[in-house]
Amino acid sequence: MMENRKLALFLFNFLVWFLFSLLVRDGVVEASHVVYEELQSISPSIVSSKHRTGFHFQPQRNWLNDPNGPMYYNGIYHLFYQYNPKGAVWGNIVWAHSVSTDLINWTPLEPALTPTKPFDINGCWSGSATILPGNKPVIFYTGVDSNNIQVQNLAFPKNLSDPYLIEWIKPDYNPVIIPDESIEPSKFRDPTTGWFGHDNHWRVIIGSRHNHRGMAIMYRSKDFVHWIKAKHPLHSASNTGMWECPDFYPVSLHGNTGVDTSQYGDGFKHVLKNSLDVTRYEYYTVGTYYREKDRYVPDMTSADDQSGLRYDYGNFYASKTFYDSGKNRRILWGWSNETDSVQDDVAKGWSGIQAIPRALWLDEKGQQLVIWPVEEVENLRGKLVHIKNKELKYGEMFEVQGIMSSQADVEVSFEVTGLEKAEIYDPTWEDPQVLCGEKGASVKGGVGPFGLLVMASSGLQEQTGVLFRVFKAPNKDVVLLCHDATKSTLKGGVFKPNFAGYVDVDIRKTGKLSLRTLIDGSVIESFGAGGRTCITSRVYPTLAVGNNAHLYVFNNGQQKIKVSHLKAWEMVRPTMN
Ligand code: DQQ
Repeated sequence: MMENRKLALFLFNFLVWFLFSLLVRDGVVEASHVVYEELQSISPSIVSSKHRTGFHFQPQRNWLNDPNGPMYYNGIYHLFYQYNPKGAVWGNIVWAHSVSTDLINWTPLEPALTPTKPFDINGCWSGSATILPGNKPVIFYTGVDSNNIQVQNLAFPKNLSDPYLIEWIKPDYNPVIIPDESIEPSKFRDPTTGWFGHDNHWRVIIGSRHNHRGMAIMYRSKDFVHWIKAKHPLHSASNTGMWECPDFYPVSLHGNTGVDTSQYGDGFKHVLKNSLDVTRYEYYTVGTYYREKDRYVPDMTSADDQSGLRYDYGNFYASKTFYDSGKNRRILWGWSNETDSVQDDVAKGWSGIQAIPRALWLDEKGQQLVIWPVEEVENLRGKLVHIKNKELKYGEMFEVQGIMSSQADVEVSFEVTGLEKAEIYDPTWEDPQVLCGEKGASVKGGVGPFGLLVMASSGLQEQTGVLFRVFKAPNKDVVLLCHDATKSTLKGGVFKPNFAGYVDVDIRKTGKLSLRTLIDGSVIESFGAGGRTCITSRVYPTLAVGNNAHLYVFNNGQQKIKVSHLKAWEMVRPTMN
């Protein structure tokens, strides 16, 4: 009887899979609000472990998107996130909730916010946490109300003496902010953490757009409950479309310690980040916040459009930072979406992960951020392979053996033995991603491509290249870091973008390039030059899975490369929800 039921369920799932087998993602990292009504409530009978991650944040099953309201409160890290409790596609959105003492081992709790009131009945969307005076946390989130209008609501812990803050109360006086007539009701969401101003007023910004101009609308409040819209947005930019999940915070001019969101003064700059719904990538600027005027002005070196700086040049979206007062650092969480097909997700029974939490700070030139996995990740390092002083001539490669490289942390230091052979940089290659598309791992070069081939099958039919390439421009050298996913899987219907970013390093002076790559089931996260350029990719190999995944170091450039050091650790699995 039981077997028959299982068979029926299997056939039903297969039918769903088949019916939707034509719905392949459309060539970009998919928008979060694509609605697959029919699939929203199909809870998986089996959760496939094939491409699941071992040490990344994932719930047991179903859909996950944006990280919400991350905070450190009384010794506990909280992570809330957009979650569909009923299926593996976006829909039925609640705030799921997990807690941790080390950002690595996570315990799931009951969802903190679910759509129950007229002011959020159509969804509890993204938002942030703020810790108010008296050590009282509050959540500020977007509710989609009974008229499908995006409004802003507050929620408070029911019992402050509960160390996990399991239950949250949504006061009946919500919503506390509604869109006025100048704001499009469906373009008004994702309030930031509040900061406290010189005039004893709290401020938050909310993402929006007016025609094609993206903007961060500002509100002020004395008590965090009654809010008044400021006369002008904190910042806006033409032709950038809807700004989702804005984030605004100070960074120290010196050193890598983080500061509270309300800090202000000579020793700080500010960062404004927006997730652009149009491109599905996010961009940040470094600039000055004039608090008397409530204006933010990006520095000349920081473009505030699609040509701007990115935390991550890959699959990383809807991110949010928080100040970790336990270790005085600012931590970044970001969502990495699947790039297999919707029917794959339904069949897998899950979709979406959070990238490894990363600490961030301003680099010494003050023009960009440096981003690095939190130190706690290193506690998961198990078996180690250490390779020293290996030369790689044109076309040579070697395998890193002895660990399961499908779940690994790899650190490499490459010595570039000369730049004479570097290819000439063509100024039309403004977009590194286009360049990486043209010049992937197998396209021979002068200085590079060299780097890693990860999640590779033994015959190299499947492989993802993580590579550097150095070019000569009139007065500088240009360093490219690239993820070449074109050969990442033999499976059809998978979106396999090449992702890339330029790396701001003085290669002529140092002669060295460092790379750290975290590999985990279906995610590859790379940090070039100590975290100056980061790239996240999702890959779905069919052969290079588990113990059958191989790791190689290669050089396809004419210039000889030396691997001064390579350390690769197999990673231990933490407790994950
Ligand atoms: N996801 C949320 C929105 C946000 C978008 C809905 C970004 O609040 O704008 O799930 O991915």
